[in-house]
Amino acid sequence: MGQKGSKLPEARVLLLGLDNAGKTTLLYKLKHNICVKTSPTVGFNVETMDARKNNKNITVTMWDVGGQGAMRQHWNSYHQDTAAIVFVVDSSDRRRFKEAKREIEKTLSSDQLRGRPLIVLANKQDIDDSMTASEIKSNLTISKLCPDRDWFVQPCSGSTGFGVEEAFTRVVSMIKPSHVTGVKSNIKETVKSIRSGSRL
Ligand SMILES: Nc1nc2c(ncn2[C@@H]2O[C@H](COP(=O)(O)OP(=O)(O)OP(=O)(O)O)[C@@H](O)[C@H]2O)c(=O)[nH]1
Ligand SMILES: [Mg+2]
Repeated sequence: MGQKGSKLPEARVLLLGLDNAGKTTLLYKLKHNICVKTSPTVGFNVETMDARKNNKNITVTMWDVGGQGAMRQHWNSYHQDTAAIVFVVDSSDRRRFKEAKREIEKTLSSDQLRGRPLIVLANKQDIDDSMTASEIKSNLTISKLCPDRDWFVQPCSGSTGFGVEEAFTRVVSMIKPSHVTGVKSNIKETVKSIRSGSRL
């Protein structure tokens, strides 16, 4: 669990994805190992997690931003100081896959996210006939999408917990030490600056 007022170095992780992809479900499965009943996120949720990186304790701050159409225009307000991008895909929703791919492409074009690793979570693997992680990898043409950054596609299910811890371990391992900030930021201050930048 994150420590209140902790002075640990911090890595910010941005959790993005279309509405209904399962971001909030995954966040609380990871944080409390519970299945919360969610409603579409308006704005964001933020949670901190403790982790070990290079034999040091760090705080990982996870920003889960709403994925509905109206929310997406604000995603770029959250890019600053991000150490890793986690993009959640609903693997059971083949119909909206192209839309998800377009949003990934748009996100990766941000200057503020240059060189940041991309971890795609192929969520909802518990649903029959979901796209597999390798199907998603190949449909995204991910090595073409990510010529200058590390990437990984992790199968998971926010409902059952399958792959969720592995996803977190992978994210922490892929963060570059140079993107871990010296001291944990003040979440209230960060929210204020995001709000002033995007008029949320
Ligand atoms: N079967 C299944 N359902 C899931 C899984 N993860 C999430 N869901 C369901 O998908 C729906 C949307 O989940 P959310 O976590 O609210 O999705 P979100 O990405 O946060 O959506 P926005 O906040 O609108 O961007 C909910 O009904 C969840 O219970 C999963 O792994 N498997
Ligand atoms: Mg949500």
